[in-house]
Amino acid sequence: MNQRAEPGSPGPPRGTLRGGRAPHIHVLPGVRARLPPIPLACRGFPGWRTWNQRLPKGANVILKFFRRKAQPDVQLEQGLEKTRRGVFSEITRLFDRAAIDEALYEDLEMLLIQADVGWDVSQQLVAELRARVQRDRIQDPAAAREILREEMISLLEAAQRNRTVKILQRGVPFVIMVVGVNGVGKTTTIAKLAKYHQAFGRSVMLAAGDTFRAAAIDQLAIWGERLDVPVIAHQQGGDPGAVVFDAMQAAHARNVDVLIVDTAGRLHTKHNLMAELTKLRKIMQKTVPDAPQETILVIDATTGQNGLVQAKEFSNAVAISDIAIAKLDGTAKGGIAFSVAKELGTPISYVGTGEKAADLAEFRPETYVDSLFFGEGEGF
Ligand SMILES: Nc1nc2c(ncn2[C@@H]2O[C@H](COP(=O)(O)OP(=O)(O)OP(=O)(O)O)[C@@H](O)[C@H]2O)c(=O)[nH]1
Ligand SMILES: [Mg+2]
Repeated sequence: MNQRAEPGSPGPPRGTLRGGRAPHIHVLPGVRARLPPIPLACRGFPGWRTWNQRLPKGANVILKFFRRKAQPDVQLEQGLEKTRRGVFSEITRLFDRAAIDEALYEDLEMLLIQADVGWDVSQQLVAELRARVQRDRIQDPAAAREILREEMISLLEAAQRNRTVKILQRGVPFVIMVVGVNGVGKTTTIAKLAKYHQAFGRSVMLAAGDTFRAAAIDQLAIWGERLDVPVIAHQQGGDPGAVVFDAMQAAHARNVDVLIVDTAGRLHTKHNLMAELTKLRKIMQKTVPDAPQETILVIDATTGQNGLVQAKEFSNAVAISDIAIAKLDGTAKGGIAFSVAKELGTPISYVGTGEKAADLAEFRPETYVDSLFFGEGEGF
């Protein structure tokens, strides 16, 4: 066993797991809960309220309809800037018209497809909007825009309801297996997840289960050094099962709270890859019967609908519990979240908003949709 890095600090002693509560992970009772800090932006923008009050009377009415629902997430807003400034600002402007007409629906559908919402899901959203406008006899385009936002939120929430309950138990490593096609951002997402769990006071260990390329092992080792997290790795070409076995043993022996396992993402050996992932699960379960407690599929936002097709193949072969959408910052196609939610039905838990370990945002439907429509300081 070749350990690339030693732990910077010993994990918490058995039975005294520190840490808080990620929205989708339940910590067993008796564990001290620590909530993440509230971003500065949540504390309000008095200046913007004054600006709002100075607006002409009519504009104020529209702003009253179309305001933020959720607390802002500055990081997510920055990540979604390209999408917001592009297609979604056009969608917002689309509703700045005198009356709701057929052109509104047609243009909306086209813009949603441009944002990578996908053809089917765009049609569904427009059809739902049209039905509700008719049923509730809505005349005001601003009110219709509000309905669109509600429909978008509920589409995302439908997938969030498929979330399984995950328990972080004292003295038992919480194993996260990260899977996805090559190049989507798995290893970078692993580094982000390590930092995310560290912020909750949890001790983290990484396992270099992608033995296909030497560079993949080195990349994980570098992240381990940067984050002061031990990395369990073998030589290139070694058996990923042996790496995972060693990592499970080490995590248990050292009372590690969270073990994150990197995996290979080759598609040209698809059958073998899927068989390998199944084998890794079985090896994990020898030490922890319900491992991996979280299996995260990483999707590259920049590949759009192609990424979705690959993701479907993965989720047909492996039981995926969560989705992380990486590289949202590099694209104007933030609409991918809607087609992912609709087509896969798997809850989206994280979005990657950059290449640094801190560039990870938790996914919450309301916050996400608000970030598509409002930038920093807007929508209050
Ligand atoms: N802008 C941006 N780049 C990212 C993000 N996540 C990953 N990347 C970059 O995408 C490239 C691929 O990321 P990796 O983490 O190596 O992807 P991988 O899935 O592990 O790749 P393989 O190991 O080859 O299968 C790297 O250059 C990362 O820096 C993100 O959220 N935003
Ligand atoms: Mg990798």
